Amino acid sequence: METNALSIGFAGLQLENPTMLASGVMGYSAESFHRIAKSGAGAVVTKSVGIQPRVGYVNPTVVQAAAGLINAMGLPNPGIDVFSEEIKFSKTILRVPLIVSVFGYSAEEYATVAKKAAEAGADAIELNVSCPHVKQTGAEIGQNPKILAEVVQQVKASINKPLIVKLSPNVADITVLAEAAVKAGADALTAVNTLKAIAIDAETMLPILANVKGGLSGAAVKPVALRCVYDIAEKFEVPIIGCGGVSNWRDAVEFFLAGASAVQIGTAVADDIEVFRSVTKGVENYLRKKHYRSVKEIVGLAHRK
Ligand code: RRO
Repeated sequence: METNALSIGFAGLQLENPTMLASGVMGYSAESFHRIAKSGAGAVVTKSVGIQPRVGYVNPTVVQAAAGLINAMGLPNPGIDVFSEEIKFSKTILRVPLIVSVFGYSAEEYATVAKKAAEAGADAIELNVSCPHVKQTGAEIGQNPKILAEVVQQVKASINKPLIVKLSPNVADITVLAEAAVKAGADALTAVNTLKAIAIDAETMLPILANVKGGLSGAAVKPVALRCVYDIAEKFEVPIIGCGGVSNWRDAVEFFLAGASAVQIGTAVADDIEVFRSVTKGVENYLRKKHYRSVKEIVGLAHRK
């Protein structure tokens, strides 16, 4: 087998292996991105950053579910001006692509933050249009194809870096939003952000999270995320990054077969920071056993049925 069986290039990005740190995990520091890269991640996605600093919601912000976590952090972030310094420093120590996740309350705000992140050295921008807490016209930006297209267009016009759009699973037909993003200029799509959820305490008889509702991640969401990737791959040629419940090589392989070119890992990092290495090793063994020379060869193979 070639030594580069795991390397993959898409949307102007070149990864040594098809695993990435998902946005929202390990915060904002260059040291933590470096630690993740040392654990074998092929790329790192930052927590979402906006134009102004935000403290986020009060605790409790995370609650354990049967097979995952429900969070409502509320976009805590230092703001792009402070974070730009961290991006610059990260670029001096990080040897894998740094993808900066960006959010905003308007297309202009998204474009401003994305431009600053790109100028600071981000290798790509991931647009978080699917955060359950950023609302326009009463819904997430990523639930309205017209607003989504506007945001993607403005950001695309303001940067010269690959543009990834992270989609919400909280929609009736994700391919409608995927189409809007691709037509507006997205170079790749991440599928998906967290599933809207709630946890209620039988003793206090009240919702547990301070924000009442949050987003479910982890093993519980994997079948939904896989279906989203499958649906998008069925209709469009765009590169897809699978996200939702990956914790071992078999999960990752399932996402490749559904049509993803890479996977993001988030919730599983909390249990085992070395998860990137074990997933990569397992995928490599799988490819060898099945006589494939590269991950690229198995992307989308489940669509033969
Ligand atoms: O910060 C959050 O509460 C949060 C964000 Br920005 C997001 O995109 N997804 C999520 O589950 N939580």
